[in-house]
Amino acid sequence: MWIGIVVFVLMVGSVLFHLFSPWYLTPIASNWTSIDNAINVSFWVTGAVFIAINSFLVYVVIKYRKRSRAHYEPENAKLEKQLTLWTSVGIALLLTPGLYAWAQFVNIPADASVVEAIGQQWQWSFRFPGKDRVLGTVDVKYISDNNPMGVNPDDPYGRDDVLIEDSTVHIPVGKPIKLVLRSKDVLHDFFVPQFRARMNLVPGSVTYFWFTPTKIGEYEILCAQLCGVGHYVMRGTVIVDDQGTFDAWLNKQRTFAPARAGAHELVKTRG
Ligand SMILES: [Cu+2]
Repeated sequence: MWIGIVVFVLMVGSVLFHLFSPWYLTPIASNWTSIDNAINVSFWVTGAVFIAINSFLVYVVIKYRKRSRAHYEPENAKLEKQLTLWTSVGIALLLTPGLYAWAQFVNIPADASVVEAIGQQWQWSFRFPGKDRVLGTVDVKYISDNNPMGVNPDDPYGRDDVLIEDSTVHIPVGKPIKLVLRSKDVLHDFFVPQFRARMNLVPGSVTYFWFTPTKIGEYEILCAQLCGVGHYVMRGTVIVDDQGTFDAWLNKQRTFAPARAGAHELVKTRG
């Protein structure tokens, strides 16, 4: 008897905790409401199953609390059909919103502007493609003190790339952004909770995802992969600006070519 009551209290307590706890998704600041819908539908489906199974458990524990003899029933076609049907409905409900979100997620809008985020133990830096809207090629072999992002010095597309050697980046509001991700060392993950969408940075390959920031403001970038002892300090800031403020900020940043010229001067004065 008492164990039935304990299970009942745990069930009701869990549901109330979920409904009334202050810890829930931060207010969304991107286009990805379809991801929130998928999460909400998952909560409703798993919540309904959680209540149904625990209620059944409480019922059985209380009804058969007196010692009684179990009888053997190897087949019950009606029950199996019902279980198969309702399990299928549940799984279809869990999968459909996710597939809908995924179909949008893998299709980058044609007008998306490219921003690159580079991860390394334990900081972020960024690169914009400049006026030609194309990022210059990169290679690990070009990485040096004067060229920490490894931009190919012989690639004309890289000359006007805007380098942000800082963990704070600005982006314009209301425009789709294709965020290209690259890691210099180990697995990292670019995650801004308010944007919902996220992606791993995989050493040796280039990954990407897209989003449209919908609210002006300042958001924290977290690395969401345990990437070493300094993982917890691998944070950055993304500031979503109106177009004018963003353009003014971007124009003040240095491009790869002057950065290289600076490097040559350094060598010259030394020589
Ligand atoms: Cu990391």
